[in-house]
Amino acid sequence: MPVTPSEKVWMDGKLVPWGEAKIHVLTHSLHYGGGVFEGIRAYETKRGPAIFRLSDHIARLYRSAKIFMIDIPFSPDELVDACKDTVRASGLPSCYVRPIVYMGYGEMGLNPLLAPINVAVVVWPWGAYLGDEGLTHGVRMKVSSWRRHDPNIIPPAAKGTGQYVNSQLAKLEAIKGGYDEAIMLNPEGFVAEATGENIFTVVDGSLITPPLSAGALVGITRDSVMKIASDHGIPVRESNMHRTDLYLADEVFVTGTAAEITPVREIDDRTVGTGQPGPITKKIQEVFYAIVKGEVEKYDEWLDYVS
Ligand code: PPE
Repeated sequence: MPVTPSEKVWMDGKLVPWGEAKIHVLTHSLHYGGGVFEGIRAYETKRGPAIFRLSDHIARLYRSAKIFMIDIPFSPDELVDACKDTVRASGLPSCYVRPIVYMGYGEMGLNPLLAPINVAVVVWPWGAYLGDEGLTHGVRMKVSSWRRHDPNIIPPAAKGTGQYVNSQLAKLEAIKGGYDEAIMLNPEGFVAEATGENIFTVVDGSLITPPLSAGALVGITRDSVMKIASDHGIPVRESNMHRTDLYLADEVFVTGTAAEITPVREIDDRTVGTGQPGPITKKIQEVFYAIVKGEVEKYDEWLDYVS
């Protein structure tokens, strides 16, 4: 998806013009993939842009950093403010927000402890991740021949930059095969997640999602959906699933900051349910979009208004 520049990028404590947010080719993370990041959305509300679950995202960034022993040279509150400042400076009513902590320029060789740690926050407008059509009518997915990495190879508990090469291999295979997105199984053969989304099924009126131990990222949209479902009397449980559980589910959808709540209409060329977004998927979408727009008071604590 082509990037639309915004006004300013927050780099190591300062807002700099978009075009000046440049780094050296010998940036350590570019070569070795060390670094952690977040994906957050700011939504348009009546009270101006509001960032969805900002402090939860920043907390996850610090947990990811802990796993890789990256000492972030700013406090969580400073990064919360950095995100708000960058969104405010953009003047955009809604946008995607990408904080990234990376190893910078000045050291080469694998020892990450020697490299300087840099932090940036970039915002830009980002529409429907899997397409407007996908958001409304559902996407077509394929179980990938690429497995999600084992937790003792690359920890799925962290949102590390380099681990997305695994997702990219799966995405390539899916796109080249004519599908919208890939589903990844873990080394044991259970469903883990999609390349950049968590996955849910609906069976007999209950929501089911793979446990984190299956190799799913601790998704903030996943958590939001689980809370929304419980609050609306929809039973939710975590359970390991085989790919056939996906084929036979009444409804399937994927969740993520970028993908939001995207229905799945086909998996491995089998129609899911009726082939149309089902009633529970639609209900969750409806409540989710009302919440992010600031229309549901009960969930107002999930919104961080930038002004
Ligand atoms: N699993 C993976 C592997 C993942 O990357 C994401 C987010 C999720 C699940 C959902 O997590 P959450 O956003 O907290 O609900 N993927 C981000 C990356 C998108 C990109 O292509 O870049 C995102 O949605 O922002």
